[in-house]
Amino acid sequence: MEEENNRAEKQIIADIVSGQTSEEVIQHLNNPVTDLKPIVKQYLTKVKGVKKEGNKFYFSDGSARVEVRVVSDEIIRVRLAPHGVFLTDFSYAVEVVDQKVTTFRLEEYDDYYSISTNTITCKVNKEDFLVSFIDNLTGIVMSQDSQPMHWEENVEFGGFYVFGTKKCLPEENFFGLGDKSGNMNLRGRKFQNWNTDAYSFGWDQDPLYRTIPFYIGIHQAASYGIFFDNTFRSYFDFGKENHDKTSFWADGGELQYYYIHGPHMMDVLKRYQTLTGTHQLPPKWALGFHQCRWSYYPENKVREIAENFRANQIPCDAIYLDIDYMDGYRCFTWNKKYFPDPKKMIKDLLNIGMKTVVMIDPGIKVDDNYWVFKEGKENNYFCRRSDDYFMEGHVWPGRCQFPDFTNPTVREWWGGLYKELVELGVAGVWNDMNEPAVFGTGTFPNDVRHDYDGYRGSHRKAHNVYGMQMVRSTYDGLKKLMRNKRPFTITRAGYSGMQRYACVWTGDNVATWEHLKLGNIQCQRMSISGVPFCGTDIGGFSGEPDGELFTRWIQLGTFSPFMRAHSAGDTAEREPWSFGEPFTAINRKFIELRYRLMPYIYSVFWEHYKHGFPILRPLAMLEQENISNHFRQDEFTFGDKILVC
Ligand code: NBV
Repeated sequence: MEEENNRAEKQIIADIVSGQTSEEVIQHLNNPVTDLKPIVKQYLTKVKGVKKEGNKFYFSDGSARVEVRVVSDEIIRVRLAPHGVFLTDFSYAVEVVDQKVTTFRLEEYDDYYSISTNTITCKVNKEDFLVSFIDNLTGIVMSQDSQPMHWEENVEFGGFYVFGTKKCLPEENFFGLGDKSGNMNLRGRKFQNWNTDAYSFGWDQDPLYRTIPFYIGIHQAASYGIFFDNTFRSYFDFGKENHDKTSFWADGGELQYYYIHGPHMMDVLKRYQTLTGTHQLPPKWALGFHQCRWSYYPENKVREIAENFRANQIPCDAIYLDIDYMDGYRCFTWNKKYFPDPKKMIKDLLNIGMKTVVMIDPGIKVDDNYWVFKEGKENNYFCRRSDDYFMEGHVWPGRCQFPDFTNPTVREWWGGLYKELVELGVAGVWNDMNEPAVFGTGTFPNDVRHDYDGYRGSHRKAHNVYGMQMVRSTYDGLKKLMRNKRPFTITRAGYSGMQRYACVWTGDNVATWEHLKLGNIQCQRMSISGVPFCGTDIGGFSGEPDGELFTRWIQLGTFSPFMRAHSAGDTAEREPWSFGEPFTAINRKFIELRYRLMPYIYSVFWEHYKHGFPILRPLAMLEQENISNHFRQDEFTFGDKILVC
């Protein structure tokens, strides 16, 4: 027995050395040694053979298999099947994997195999299965395994924890990952992806609302990207636990990643967008100034705000209705006391140039007299737990059930529910709370089942795509209902590829100078992570800005792709004129500047849509060869012609 205990202890210590997270280690050390399940990480061993099938190459070490797929001249995908059988090839992020390839070939050398395109070479070492990617032109090894791909069986849920570990070079810096707070350069930090309602989030708080498992690495003045397309809870470590290793891993799914070549950061991003898509051209009004609050009601208040914009001669294109326009927070209904005639109100607002955008949440009140609930119940559209109970949780309306947006039939149904809102003249829809957020527990339990477009999965697999699939159904529904008009949608949660369906705001920020700084970095980071149409709650959602902070935020917002002022309900009035002079005049001047720039902004957006250029460009992206730029984050360009400091 004692000998066994010693063995168990040795095993843990070995795993600590091989990069296990400190929390896991503490958890195991706190358990009596006899309770320990052996933690066995398995690594690929020697390459025993290779097989070619079209643009796919299969390498095997006897039991595990690795697929290397030539996607384009500059993109190669790698997948690992620990027991030799690959999972079904399905992705919510990437609709079409294969692109145009000029030519590629497989060669065998004494120590390695190489698969090369005109631009890059992927080497697979025979002896240790290490994979590396090389720039054909310069010979620079852009990315290189530090350990062979590895995995650990997940005894509780089945499948595997999957791990990829690359070398982190001394001079290497990292960017991307989408919705992260804190400094833009990711070097020396560790992150987690699990979509989270992060009210009043702070500097360096992680995880936040969205998952974008894509980063850009840069060294020797050349960039490459890694897109780890895995929807489970995932992790990235950029030289934190081990200064010479960059690792990414997930609690399930497949170790599947795309190596995306540069050599310029802009090339990497544009190629990432060829995989995950760009943002459609929004309606022009969506690029104007928007006014929001939780919530403007009743109708008279909404009209008063809209009219005040005109009286103050401050341009504004849209006004938002937050949850209080609904009847008891039931989605797709109206509170008739506050809004007796929404059609007339929306029309009158339109007559003075104001579009109406409304909020829709995923939680549907359990109420047999409520048509949306009844339809969802009768058709079996709501999510269920492992033992077939409905997934129920409290959100704004009280006890709720939640549509399974990973089911195409449910998405189709949900999209159609917007019919009445569209007929009333609503111009845009704002999907909130779609992490999904649930009071008390935070989100759904892991055992909730999802259709996952026919490929089935628990919430462990579907959590990070739930919000994206919700806004996808909103976008597709609006597109059909609005016929020739471009839909305007905004989402809080999302996964890589969400940009095909919606724009985003950074969530519940705070009215502080630190948040103004943070918001600037967040929008730049979203922009270089493939989500170009992004903005912050101008003024800060919670807390009270003073006139100067609010005005500075309007000024930053003028150069944010999405420009919307928003605030929580318990704050003082927060319109561009609320702080008196000189602030009103400065706010007006900057909002006017936004409109003067409209043709330029619209063109910049078109370039994004057509070619995948980001709208905000950090200095690191503009002059990547200047290393000091890798640490600058206050300045950026808005399109390619305006430098904002
Ligand atoms: O619907 C109310 C708010 C909304 O105003 C905000 O923008 C969202 O991020 N919503 C969150 C729910 C309540 C947050 C405390």
